[in-house]
Amino acid sequence: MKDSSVGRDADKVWVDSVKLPAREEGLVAWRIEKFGDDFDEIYVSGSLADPDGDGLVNLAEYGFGLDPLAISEVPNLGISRVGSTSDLEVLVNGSAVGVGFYVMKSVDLVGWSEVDSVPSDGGAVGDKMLLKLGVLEEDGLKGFYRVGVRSE
Ligand SMILES: [Ca+2]
Ligand SMILES: [Ca+2]
Repeated sequence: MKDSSVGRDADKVWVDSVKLPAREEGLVAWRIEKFGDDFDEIYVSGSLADPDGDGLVNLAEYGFGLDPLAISEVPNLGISRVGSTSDLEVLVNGSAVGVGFYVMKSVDLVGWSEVDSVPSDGGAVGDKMLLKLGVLEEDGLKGFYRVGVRSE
């Protein structure tokens, strides 16, 4: 763009709003890596799609560091107790960005409700990270737990 600060005989070319290709990060980079040309096909690579039919939607595959195009096992939950706090432990994709993990509890496997949890890094395990989710339960930890992934 040209503005009036430049005299008539001193024409110059001004370039602004140069758009450089963005370096894709996080979930988008993962989609490109895993799905190639289908990275933007919502029914294949979308967060709620499950193209391998293993019951884990792509967002969960990403968060837990699984293969979205091959049957994956639901990650196991471990548990460790420290005083009145219990840590639920699960292996996750330590380089996942833009996702958060949450804890749901049920006493009858029918009704589930989210319980407060405090995440902490339990260190690297192979190419994954051990995520600890501290849960404080007044009435003991009796019940069923599951860990979910959501975008943040
Ligand atoms: Ca899946
Ligand atoms: Ca899978």
